[in-house]
Amino acid sequence: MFNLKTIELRELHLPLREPFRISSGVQSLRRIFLVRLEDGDGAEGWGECVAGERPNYSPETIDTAWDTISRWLGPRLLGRPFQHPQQVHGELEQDFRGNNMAKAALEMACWELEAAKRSTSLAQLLGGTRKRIEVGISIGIQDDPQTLSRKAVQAKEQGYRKIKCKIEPGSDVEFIRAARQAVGGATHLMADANNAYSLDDVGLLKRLDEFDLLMIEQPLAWDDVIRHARLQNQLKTPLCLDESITSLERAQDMVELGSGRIINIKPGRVGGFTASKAIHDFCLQREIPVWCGGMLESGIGRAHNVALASLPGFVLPGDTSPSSRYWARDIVDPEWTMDSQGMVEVPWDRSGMGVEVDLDFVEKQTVRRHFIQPAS
Ligand code: OSB
Ligand code: MG
Repeated sequence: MFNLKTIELRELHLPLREPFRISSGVQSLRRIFLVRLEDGDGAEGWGECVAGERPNYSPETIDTAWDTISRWLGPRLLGRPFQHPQQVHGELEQDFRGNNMAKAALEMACWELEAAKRSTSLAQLLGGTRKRIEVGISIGIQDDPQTLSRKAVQAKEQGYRKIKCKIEPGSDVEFIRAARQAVGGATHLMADANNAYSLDDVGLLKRLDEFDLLMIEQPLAWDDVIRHARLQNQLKTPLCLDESITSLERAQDMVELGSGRIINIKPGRVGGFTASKAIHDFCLQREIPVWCGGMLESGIGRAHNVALASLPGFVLPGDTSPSSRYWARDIVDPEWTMDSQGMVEVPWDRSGMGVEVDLDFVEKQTVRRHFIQPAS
């Protein structure tokens, strides 16, 4: 039960340890967008908006989300009583189209706040069942197949349970061939194209069948389900949808049409935890494997992803790498670590998201800050 009194928005900058390249662009600095909620009882909840700097993954950007939250979504939540964070998604959806990442940042912070108020963990409040989760790595597009192979082997040696390689036309078949040869047949290997192909490329994509990939993620357009179904019909390798699954309804469409056999759930993309849980529950019932994707989050967004990935249907390793994969220094204490078996511990018995925010470091990196309060 909570009643929000203040919403604080912050943008801070964190340099990535290495540039991350996907088919639609490269990124070296992450503009991190944090949300901090405070309710009437003085309790606090943290969230992270995963929108990127440019609209190359989804139509949202960090700047559209900042404006949407400040102008519309924040004021809508302030000063009204909520019995449970489950009620927030419906409230944000009312006569309000899209902007899922903006909605998710607030909604997930409400879950974190509620968990903290109940002195329970976010994982337990969400219905998690696992105290450790399996972790995969997402490797950006590399200059040549040898470099990719080297990175894939390194990841395998670090213990990662799944190795995902970004691909694009010109950096696909030979790159994946090299990675497969380097890691051997027993390693979970997959490719993510971030919409870089069309149905004209069926022949090329069929050549990937030879490498026994766990899945190919989102080869076609970001909002497509029809063409992915046509493609899946011609491929042996399972397709996994990422960008296209923006709601429970799109997940149902995927299953009904046969557009893919696996779903990457990113809570930011679908509007938060309530929608993520609905997709998870549907997939569990339909025996569709799901896994938790990543958006180069700081330790706060990572905490939310780790909690979500503790739910029973998350049967495949997530893109929930430890802090040191991304940052020289993360903004949480303790930082996220992975053991040599590729497992990350879920903070099961700690209150809320289970990590403390390093406020001094956050303050040092902050470039803008804004408070939203109820109109008096
Ligand atoms: O498609 O999964 C993606 C990062 C930014 C935008 C899109 C994607 C990604 C990743 C990163 O793959 C995964 C991670 O956070 O480790
Ligand atoms: Mg993806």
